[in-house]
Amino acid sequence: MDTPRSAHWSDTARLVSYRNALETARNIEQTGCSRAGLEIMMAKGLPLAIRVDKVPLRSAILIKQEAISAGGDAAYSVDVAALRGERTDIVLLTSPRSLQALAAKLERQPFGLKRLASAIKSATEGHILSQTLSARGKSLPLGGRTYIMGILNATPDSFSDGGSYFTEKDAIAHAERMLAEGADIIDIGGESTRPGSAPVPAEEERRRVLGIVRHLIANSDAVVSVDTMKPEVADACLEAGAHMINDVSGLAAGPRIASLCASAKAALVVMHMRGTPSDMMLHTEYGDVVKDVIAELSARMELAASAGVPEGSLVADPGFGFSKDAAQNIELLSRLREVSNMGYALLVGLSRKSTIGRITGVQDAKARVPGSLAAMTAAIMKGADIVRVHDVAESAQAAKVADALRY
Ligand code: HH2
Repeated sequence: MDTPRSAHWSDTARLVSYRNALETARNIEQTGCSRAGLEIMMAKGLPLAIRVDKVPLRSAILIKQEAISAGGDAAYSVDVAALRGERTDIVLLTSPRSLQALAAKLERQPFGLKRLASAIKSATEGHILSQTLSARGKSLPLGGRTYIMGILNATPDSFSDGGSYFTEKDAIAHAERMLAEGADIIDIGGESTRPGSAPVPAEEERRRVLGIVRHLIANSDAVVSVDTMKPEVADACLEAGAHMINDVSGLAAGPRIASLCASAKAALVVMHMRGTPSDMMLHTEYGDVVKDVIAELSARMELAASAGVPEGSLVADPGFGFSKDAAQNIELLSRLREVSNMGYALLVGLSRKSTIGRITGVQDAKARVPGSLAAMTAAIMKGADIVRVHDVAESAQAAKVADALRY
């Protein structure tokens, strides 16, 4: 006969809130955390709060250390800092992705933390955002490795490769080369979004991309993504079987693209940008660029979710270079963990961008590969799940090394 395990403080671990700031704050207050501590915790915007009661002080201190090192934090009573009392309630703040890293760290520690790791796992199982990105029958498990999205610009004027793949034959050959080099996703765009670029009529954009979408759906296993802001183009490409729509306007024109993705069960990338590519660089006034981007992007993610796209099919992208100057892009990259802590699958596009040119002094965008790889590696270490790149072979190799270090 099984003997019941005697009660242990870690058995009280329970998920008290997910994406509910008020409920998180209420639980933090109940631990006896200071007002200043509460404000610091809430400002982190971590979506997941796990409460554990009556934790011995030495365990609580270790939990906080490990939580911070895994990209989260832990709130507890002010008495802990003064080493008063024997036990404290704690609220562990984390994100779905950081949770795995946190559990792995706790598992290696004494003072009941190993047992807490398994209690946290069972308390959160089935309650939090899917750890798999679903794109119309394609499943991309997250947290295991980084996915490479190869850029296919079927445009005459893209900033670094405009005109190179403008005929359908050249575009398809380039897509096949990128797949052979290790791309998981091909992102097909028929309209340049470089600063100041001219808009392309929907009919022309559709003509540029549709044949390529059809060819890749019929002849490859790739996840096929279409980089468009136009519902008409998204609609035609989804009809042709595209798995993902990459909307750099972040649903600026309303939820129509999200509804189309929801009906097709396709994934949707929601990117942060202010204004349009022609005027976005007039909108670079931020208070705290990272906080502002997260707040503005969250509102658009919620719009997508309310149009019916499940959270497990949503991808967030802070939009490097879009309505952000070089200093703001650098700040965003160095604090990318805060964006990944939103809890959505995270895509970043830094490849060959002007910020890399600004940092390195390299004018020729095609010569910015080493700088792009460094930026991409940093992004992976800070939580990126998908990287949008021009140079697939080089990026796939660098991503493998970063993955080996990250996981
Ligand atoms: N960057 C560009 C285009 N689309 N989509 C997402 N999600 N994230 C990005 O950072 C992003 C994007 C700009 O790069 P590129 O496609 O090379 O150039 P152009 O817009 O001139 O075609």
